[in-house]
Amino acid sequence: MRSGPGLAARRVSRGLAIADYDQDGDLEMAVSTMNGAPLLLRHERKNPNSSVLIQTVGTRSNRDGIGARLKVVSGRLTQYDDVRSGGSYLSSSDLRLHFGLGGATTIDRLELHWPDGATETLLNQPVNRLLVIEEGRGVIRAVRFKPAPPAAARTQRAGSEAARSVQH
Ligand SMILES: [Ca+2]
Repeated sequence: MRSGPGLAARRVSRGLAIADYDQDGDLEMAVSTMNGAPLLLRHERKNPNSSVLIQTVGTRSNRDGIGARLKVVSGRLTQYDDVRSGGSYLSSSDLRLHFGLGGATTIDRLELHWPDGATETLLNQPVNRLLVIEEGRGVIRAVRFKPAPPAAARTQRAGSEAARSVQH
């Protein structure tokens, strides 16, 4: 793994938020800097592995599904995560959950344990998509990830400072 100049520069930072802001299947980091512009750290190289983003929409539970526990089974890989808000100092990461899936071409089993106690199980779900799941209705929207932009278009600016890159 190699990191770009965004991780090499010395600066005093406080808040960190993580999200797939360009919805291409990999995660970016936004960092607030003391007395400076925020930084956006993003991948320059497209990760060839599969992944999924899951957005929960509560109906009986709270609207964002905060507190829901998800279990994602793909082949021999089983992962868990919880929908949560907050995180770093004065920061909140994306409420959508990101799961890396390696070379998987499908999610065999997806279990949602909603805060109100209900459990839903979804089988054979697609990868490389944002799946919006509403409590009691299953997947209400599936959006394929965007392809990685051409290299020339990858330089972004966050505030007045150039975005930094992270390469894996
Ligand atoms: Ca991304």
